[in-house]
Amino acid sequence: MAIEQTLILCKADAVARGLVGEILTRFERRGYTIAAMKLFTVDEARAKKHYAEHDGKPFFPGLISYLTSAPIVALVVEGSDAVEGCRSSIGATNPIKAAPGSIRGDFAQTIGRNLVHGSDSPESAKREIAIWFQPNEIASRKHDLEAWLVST
Ligand code: IDP
Ligand code: MG
Repeated sequence: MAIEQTLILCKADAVARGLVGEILTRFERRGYTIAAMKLFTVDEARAKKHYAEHDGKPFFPGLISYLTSAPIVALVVEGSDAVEGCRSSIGATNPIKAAPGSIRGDFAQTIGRNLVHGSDSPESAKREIAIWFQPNEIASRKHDLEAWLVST
């Protein structure tokens, strides 16, 4: 068991549709904690930095427009193996393939409007968290979580 931090974005459609509370609830009910949270109007430079790995792909321009089209909410979510756990709560990239019960499986229809971002590895999480938050904006509860979570 490792306590990890992961970067979650409630993307423009999630905020516009009033689903931020619902999405946060999914993570909170699973026992993850919120270590940082901020509402952003995203500029193109930050969006491109965040999605740098997709630069050059056919969907990249549309993806950048999507992220910059309306306010988003960025979060640092913390917990045991939080990177993989949050990805499973989010569901598959294409909502058609996302299991019912996952965020995308319950609330999204298309890959171009799939509501949420979650880091895909601890290394990505570290890189992405630094794009959205200063270290002093993150309130880690690692020690409380370690005491509370029992691994087997
Ligand atoms: P992920 O969000 O599940 O990690 P990635 O493959 O990293 O998925 O893609 C990043 C984001 O780019 C997706 O969440 C989605 O918004 C968008 N995206 C990925 N593939 C496509 C596509 O084929 N068409 C339109 N948008 C796409
Ligand atoms: Mg990804």
